[in-house]
Amino acid sequence: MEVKEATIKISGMMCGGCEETVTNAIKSVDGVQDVSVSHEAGEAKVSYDASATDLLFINMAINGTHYKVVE
Ligand SMILES: [Cu+2]
Repeated sequence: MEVKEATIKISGMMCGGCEETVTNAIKSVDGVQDVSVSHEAGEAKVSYDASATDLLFINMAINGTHYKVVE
């Protein structure tokens, strides 16, 4: 296991409900260890096992919601 941390900027979140949607989307990715989403900061802090997943998959899961990763 190779745990990495990333902060991902996300546009469009307005409230706690948005945070929950994004949190659930990120948690659905295999290999994600921990997630903390803030709509005020407009970002997600994610810990993930880099031997099991990749940021690309996490970004894809976020982009599958109404909210979008800011590149
Ligand atoms: Cu909301």
